[in-house]
Amino acid sequence: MFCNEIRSCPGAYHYPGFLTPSVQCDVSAHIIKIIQQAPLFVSYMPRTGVPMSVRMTNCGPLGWMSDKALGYRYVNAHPETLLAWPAIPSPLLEIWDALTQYPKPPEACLVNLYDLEAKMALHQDRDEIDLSAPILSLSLGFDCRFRLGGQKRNDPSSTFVLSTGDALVLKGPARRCFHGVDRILPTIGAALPPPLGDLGVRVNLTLRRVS
Ligand code: MD3
Ligand code: FE
Repeated sequence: MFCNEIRSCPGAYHYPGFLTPSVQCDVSAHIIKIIQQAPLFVSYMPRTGVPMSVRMTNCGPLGWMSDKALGYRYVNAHPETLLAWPAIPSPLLEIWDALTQYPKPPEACLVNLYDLEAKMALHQDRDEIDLSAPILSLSLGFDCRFRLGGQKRNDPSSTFVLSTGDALVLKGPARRCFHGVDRILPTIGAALPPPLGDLGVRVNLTLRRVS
């Protein structure tokens, strides 16, 4: 299967179109159900309370969130419904096994939903205890211009497009690379079947080990 290792970030592997259209359709149907059980919510920057432009929810034993008072963290329940997060759907667990070959299942799957104006500033992911486990990211819907740098904020970075069905695996040193979403690129034509496709959004799923 076709895969690019990203130059600026050794250990980062991009698999364009890894998810076939029928798998994308199946995963999208699961995401719709997850959003029904665990509604999209907004996270806020620690201390400043500035809202993030991405709407999010989670599935799995743990979910990521952030608010002004307590900052970035993993929690075992939805911040508004206070219910446990839905389970990670089995197709996602199978994709995790196939692409990471990691001996333990993911504990958290963050669902990020980007409308056309949403972006994510350059940052590092450091809220997990186990920084040796891989991260798996899956993209659905609209394309985005994704930025991947090195382990220091000012290291050179490069951008590439993440499209519907793409997988990105971050292993070893790549786990600590700076990354962000510069902008959403509205794709001509329906990138996904309805109902997710109708939303006119990009959806990113990030599967991780936390503890
Ligand atoms: C590279 N999400 O939730 S996923 C995040 O598209 C996040 O929603 C982005 O960054 C999104 O924290 C990017 C791809 C990704 C995830 C984690 C990484 C790339 C990464 C960790 C290290 C290096
Ligand atoms: Fe991140």
